[in-house]
Amino acid sequence: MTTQYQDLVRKVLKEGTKKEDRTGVGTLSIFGHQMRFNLQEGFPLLTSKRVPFALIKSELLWFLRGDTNIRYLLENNNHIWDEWAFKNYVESDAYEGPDMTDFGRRALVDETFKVQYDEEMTKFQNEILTNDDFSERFGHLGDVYGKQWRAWQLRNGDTLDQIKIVIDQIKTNPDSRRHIVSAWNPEDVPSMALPPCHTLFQFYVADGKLSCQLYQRSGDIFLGIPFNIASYALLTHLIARETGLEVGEFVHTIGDAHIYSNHLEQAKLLLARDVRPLPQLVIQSEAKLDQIESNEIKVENYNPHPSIKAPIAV
Ligand code: THF
Repeated sequence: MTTQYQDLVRKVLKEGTKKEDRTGVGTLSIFGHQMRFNLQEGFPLLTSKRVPFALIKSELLWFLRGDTNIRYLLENNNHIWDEWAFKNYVESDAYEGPDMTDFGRRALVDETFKVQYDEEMTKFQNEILTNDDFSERFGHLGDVYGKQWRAWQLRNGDTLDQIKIVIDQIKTNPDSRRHIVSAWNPEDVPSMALPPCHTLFQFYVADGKLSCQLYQRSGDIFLGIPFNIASYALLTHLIARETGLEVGEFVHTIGDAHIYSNHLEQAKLLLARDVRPLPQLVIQSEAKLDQIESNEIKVENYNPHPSIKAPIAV
């Protein structure tokens, strides 16, 4: 039974350096950390708190469709990217409501503001879902993961489908050391709502098994990392299924690994809990990778401790 996530949380609480960050919240941080998950031992969905797997699935399927508009996420009741699209909207000329500057922080400390913010956010979500023009204009997050994975823009005007190339290469040339997908496109970084945190990943084939290593430049240990581990484990299963291989390991390498200063109590609560047996992943679908539906992917025997609420830093 793996305790690697707990070990990372414990290490950052003990050894982390106090560091300010883009969001103004403040963090405890270390640099350079690696975890390894043997996917044969079960599906690495955290058991020391409930992690909403449905959100992880719809986010990954959204990436794999090459979609960058949050409308698909909203249609699947997934709100983990709302704040970033909302930020673009309230900073644009089209927005005429009350001042939303620094909404992420203010919504936590100012009750009156929180009511206004919730109202504006609900209006925003409804517009994205029902108004095509509005959704085209404000639903996009810029050239984030979906775009870079499936349609990397070339100088000559064509686009490159990195996922398709990597699948073809794994099938025809499994020993290659170039099974790489990069989401980090320096030309596009300035125009992105949030430059990619999971920057680059590589696949590796040995003994009929497919492994995957992710280099993540920045990791929000309490909220983001549990999502990222499960998401890349699921991706490895999906690519293995597509290429006729068994699953091997998911290796997770993180640059700036941090716990936000308003997640410290939650992190300690999590450490006081035991870890439980891992669930299993079941994929029941005949469809190709980017046509699979959310309800065709399930985890079974998932019996986690209860979820722990924590505010997201925007
Ligand atoms: N920004 C920050 N500060 N942390 C991140 O992890 C992060 N992401 C994505 C983009 N920016 C980021 C968004 N991913 C949750 C989880 C992952 C997210 C965003 C939010 C979250 O709040 N999870 C809750 C449940 C939420 C719900 O039920 O709606 C949880 O308890 O897990 C890293 O990719």
